[in-house]
Amino acid sequence: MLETNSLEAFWMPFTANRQYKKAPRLLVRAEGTHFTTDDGRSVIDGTSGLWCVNAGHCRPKIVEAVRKQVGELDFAGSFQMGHPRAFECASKLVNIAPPGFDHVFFTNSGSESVETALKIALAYHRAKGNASKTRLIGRERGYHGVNFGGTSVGGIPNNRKWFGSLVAGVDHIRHTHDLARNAFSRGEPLHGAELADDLERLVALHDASTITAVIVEPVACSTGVLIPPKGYLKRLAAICAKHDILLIFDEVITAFGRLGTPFGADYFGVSPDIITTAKGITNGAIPMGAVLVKSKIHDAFMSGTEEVIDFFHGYTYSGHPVACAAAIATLEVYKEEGLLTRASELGPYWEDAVHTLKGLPHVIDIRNIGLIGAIEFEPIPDAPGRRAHTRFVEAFNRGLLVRATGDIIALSPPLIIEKKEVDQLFDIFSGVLKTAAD
Ligand code: PXG
Repeated sequence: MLETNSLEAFWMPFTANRQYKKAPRLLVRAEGTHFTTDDGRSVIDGTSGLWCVNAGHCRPKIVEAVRKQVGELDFAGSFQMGHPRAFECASKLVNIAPPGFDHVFFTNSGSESVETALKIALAYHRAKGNASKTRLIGRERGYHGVNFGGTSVGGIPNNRKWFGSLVAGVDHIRHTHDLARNAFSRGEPLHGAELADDLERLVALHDASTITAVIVEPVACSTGVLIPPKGYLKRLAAICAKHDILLIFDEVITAFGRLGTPFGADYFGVSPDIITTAKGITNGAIPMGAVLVKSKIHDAFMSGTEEVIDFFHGYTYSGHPVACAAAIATLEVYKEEGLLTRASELGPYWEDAVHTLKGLPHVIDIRNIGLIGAIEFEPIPDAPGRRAHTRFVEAFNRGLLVRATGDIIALSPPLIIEKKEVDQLFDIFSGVLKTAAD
C-alpha cells in the first residue's frame, strides 16, 4: 500500500516527475498575492497561479458565491435544459466583451475552448455553403492547449512530436520572435509587421477556398511571451478578411485584464471573429472556459429547422452552475476594483521594474506588455532550459513563484499587486540572477 501522502500516484502534468518528487515544492494555502508553502513560508505569486488568478487568491466574494451555489443547485445540465446562472453569466460576459461579440458557448478549460472554436469555424463555413474551407492555420510557437485540435494548430515541437500525425489539413504561419531586431523592446516591438504576410504564402499554396480559420494568441505567452510587432495583428486581420478566413484570437491568457484592457482584442484594436477564454473567467477558482462569437457566426447556425439541434457539440459541464456562480462573482470583483484596466495604470511602473534586470548575467532579452514580463537567458550549450529552471527553483526557495519555459522566465502577477510588492518581487529575482552559479 502506498502511504496516502506518497507523491508517487499523482502523475503530474507538464512536470519532470522524477526530478520534482525528489525535491517537491508544495503549496497549502493562498491569499491575495501570496501562497503559503507546506513548511510555512510565504511566497509571492509572480504567475497568478498559472495565469488565472487575476484578482488574487481566495477572494471572499468568489468563495462565498461558490459555497452558496453548490448548496443550492449543484448541477443542472444545459442540453435541452437550462438554469438561470448560465444565462446571467453569458449576458455579463457579453457586456464586457469587445463590440459585436454577443453569444457565448461554455466549456471547462482553455483546451476545450480551442476545440470548440475550431469546430465552430468549420461548421460555420459549411453552414454558409463553403464546405471546402476545412484547413486550419496556426502559428509556429503557438500554444492552444493539449487536445488534438489545439495540439495540431499549436506550434511547440515538444508538444506535437510525440502524438503522431495529429489533425490532418493543418498548416502554420511563422512565429514573430526576432531578437536580432527587437531585443529589449518595451511593449510592442517595432519590427516584424510584415511577418503577417506569411499568411499570403499559405493562401497561395493551399488556396483560400480550402482555409477555414487562423488561430493566434494575441500575445503568445506559454512559449515564452512573444509580443506581436506593432501593426502585425491588424495586418493579419486584414488578410483574413480579404480571403474570408475566420480569425480566432485565443485569449485564454490575454482576456480579463492582463494587458490593461478587458480583452487583448481591445488592446490591439483588432476585431477577430471568435475569441476563446478560460482561466481568469473564474479567477481560477473553478474550471471554466467560454468561446465568444459574433452574430454573423452564431446566426449562420440558426437557419435550419427549429426542432433540429443547431450545433452538435457541448460538454456535460458546459455552463456548470457552480462555475457560472464563480464567474459572475469574479466579473463583479473585476468591475468593483477596476481590475480589467488596472494593468494599464501599473504598466509603466511594471515595465521599468522588469527592465532593471538588463545587464544581469546571461540575460539576452527582456520584454513586457500589460502586466506581463519575460526574461530570456542564453541557453547553456547542450542543456537547454536548465538556466531558467535553476532560477525558477532558486526564486521559489527565496519566496517568489515564477514560471519557466525553455530558457525564458515569465512573470504575470495578480492584477491587484501593489507597487511595493512589485519592488519585492524584483528584489528577490535580481538577487537570484546575480548569485546564480551558471
Ligand atoms: N490557449 C492558451 C493561449 C493558453 O495559454 C490554453 C489554451 C489551454 O488552457 P487549459 O485550461 O486547457 O490549460 C492555454 C493554457 C504557462 C502555462 O505556464 C500556460 C497555460 C497552461 C499552463 C501553463 O505558460 N496556458
